[in-house]
Amino acid sequence: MQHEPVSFADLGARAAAVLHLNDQGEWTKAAPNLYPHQWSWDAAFIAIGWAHLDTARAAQELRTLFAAQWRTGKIPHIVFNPDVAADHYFPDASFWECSHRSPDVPEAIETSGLLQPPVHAIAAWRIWEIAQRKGGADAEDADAFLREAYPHLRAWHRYLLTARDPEGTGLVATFHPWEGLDNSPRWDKALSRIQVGALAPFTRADIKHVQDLSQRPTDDDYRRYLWLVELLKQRNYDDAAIYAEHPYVIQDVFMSGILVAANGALQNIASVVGAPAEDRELIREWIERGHRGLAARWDAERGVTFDFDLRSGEPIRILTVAGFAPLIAGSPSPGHLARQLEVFDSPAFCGHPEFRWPLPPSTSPVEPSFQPRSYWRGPTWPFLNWLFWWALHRAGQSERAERIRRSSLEQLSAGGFAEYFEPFTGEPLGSSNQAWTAAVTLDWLAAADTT
Ligand code: 9WN
Repeated sequence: MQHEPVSFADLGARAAAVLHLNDQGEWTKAAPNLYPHQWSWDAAFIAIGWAHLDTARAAQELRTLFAAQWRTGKIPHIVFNPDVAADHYFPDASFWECSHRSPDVPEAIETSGLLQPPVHAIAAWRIWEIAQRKGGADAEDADAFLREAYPHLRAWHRYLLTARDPEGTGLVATFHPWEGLDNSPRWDKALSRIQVGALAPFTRADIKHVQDLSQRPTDDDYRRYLWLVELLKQRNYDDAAIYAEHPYVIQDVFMSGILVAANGALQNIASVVGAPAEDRELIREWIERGHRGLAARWDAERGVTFDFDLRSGEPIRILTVAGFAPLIAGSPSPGHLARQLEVFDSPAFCGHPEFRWPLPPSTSPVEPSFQPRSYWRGPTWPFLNWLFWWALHRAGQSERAERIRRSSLEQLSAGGFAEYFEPFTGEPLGSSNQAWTAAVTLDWLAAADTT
C-alpha cells in the first residue's frame, strides 16, 4: 500500500527498525515471512545497512554467511534457519539434501546447493569505508574484519573463476534460474526445453505469503525449478559433472559483471590487508579476464551484453538489467560505457515517459515478456538500484547516480521497504519489510553528504 510520503529523516529510523525486526542476532532474515532464512546476496546488502548502525554487527552478518561456505569456495544461496517450521519456506533443507550428497558442505550447517551473485567483496569494502569515516574502534574493527574476510572472498572468487568457468572464458556459468534473477524472461527459452520428470508432491509456500499470483513465478516454472534441483542432486552437486552434463548451463553476464566489480573491491581489500603481490597480480588477471568475457558478449547494435546459453549455443537476446553488466563491471571501453548510458537513459529503461520514477525496470518494457507486476519481469528492485548508483559513481557519473538515489528515496518514502515496485504506478509489491531494501535505504541516506 502506498501512503503519505514519510520525511527522509523518518525514513532512516524506519529502515533501522526493519533491520531490527528481521535481526536474528548473528544474521538477518531476508524478510519476516516470505524469506525466513539467510540469503547470500541479501546478506551482503544487509551488512552494508548494519554498518551504519553497528560495525561489529555488520561484520557478523558476513561472518555467519562465511561459516556456511563450502570447501570448494562456494558461498551457498541460502543458509537455513533450523528454527523455522518445515512448511514455512519451500524448498527447505530436506529437499536440497546437500549434507547427504556432497562431501564439500560445511559441518552442522544446512544450506542450499546453489549460489547467488558475488556482491560480498563490494559489501565488505563498503563496511570498511563506512567504518573508516566513523574512525576509532570502528575503523580498527573493520581492518580486522577485512583480514578475516579476505581468504573467504578470495576462495569464493577463485571458485567462480574455475568451477563455474572451467574454460577460462571470463564468464560465470549458472546452473539454475535461482542463481540469477529468478524468473527473468532471460531463462524462458532454456527452461522450456527442460522435460520435467517425476517430482514428489509439493506445496508452494511463497504463494501463501504473496497471494497475488501475478507477482510470482507460475506453477509450471516452479516444477521446472524443482526438477533442475533434482538433476543437480543426481549429480551430487559435483560442478564438473554438472557443467558437462546438466541440461541448463548459462553464461550469465550479470553475474560475470558483478564478479569483475567484486574483484575490484577485492583488490582494495588485498592492499589494506597486505596480501602478497602474487595475489594482487592474480586478481588483476581475473579482472582482465572478466572484461574480455563481457566484451565477447557485447551486442554493438543494442548497446548491451547478452547471456550465452551453452546448451543451445545461442546468445539470449532479451533486454533486461543484465544487459548493463559492463557498466556494473566498470568496463575499460569508453565507447561501451557511453553506449550503455544512452540505453540506460532511453525509453527502453529509466527514460520511459510513463514511469513514476526514472529507475531501471528489471525487464525492459519493449520486451513482449515484460510484466510490470511480476517479480523479475518488469518491477524495479531497490537493491539493484543501489548497485547502479554505486557503479555510476565509480564511473564518474555523479549526476545520474544522484538521480537514482533521490528517485529511490522518494519511491521508498512513498511505498515503504517493499521487495520490488511496479514501475508505472510505484505500487510496492512482493514482501514488505524486506531487509535489503531497508539496508540500501540507510546507505543512501548516509550518502547525502559523503559522495
Ligand atoms: C529463491 C531473498 C531472495 C532473493 C532473490 C529473489 C528471491 C527466492 C524465492 O528472494 O528468491 O532464492 O523464493 O523466490 O529472487 O534474488 O535473494 O530475498
